[in-house]
Amino acid sequence: MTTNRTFTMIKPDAVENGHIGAILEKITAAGFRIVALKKTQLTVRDAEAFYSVHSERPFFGELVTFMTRGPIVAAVLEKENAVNDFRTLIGATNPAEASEGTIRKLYATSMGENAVHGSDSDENAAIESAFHFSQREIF
Ligand code: 3AN
Repeated sequence: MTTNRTFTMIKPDAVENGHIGAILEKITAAGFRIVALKKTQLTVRDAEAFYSVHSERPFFGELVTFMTRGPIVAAVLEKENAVNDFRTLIGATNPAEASEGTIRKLYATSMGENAVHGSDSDENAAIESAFHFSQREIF
């Protein structure tokens, strides 16, 4: 089943701007089943660990500050071809380049504050889901 799952976060900007409901609606309307869901807030340590692959990038400090400044919504989603279909649904990292109708085109404000996260591989989907959810929280 792992290959049919992806992991997402609704980021602090989208939570602050009141878009949780609209984004979850887009996700379910696109055929994803929500198998785990929680509102939580990352600590600096959490964000540094979650984004450790970007630790050498110039925007790392900004990314950690942003991702810890307020609550997020974390979710595990299930659908055939979940990782790729979800990346299509959210659109390009830079909202200015995101296609019409994508979640980032609708709700993101900048490259850094881009409303949602989506796993980039099945392997990372499994790692990221386990980072946020225990087996008892996945249905
Ligand atoms: P994606 O989220 O589309 O997979 P990644 O994995 O390249 O994009 O980047 C992870 C996160 O780092 C992005 N969602 C964004 O918040 C932030 N980020 C990426 N590139 C930049 C950048 N040039 N400036 C500021 N933040 C960035």
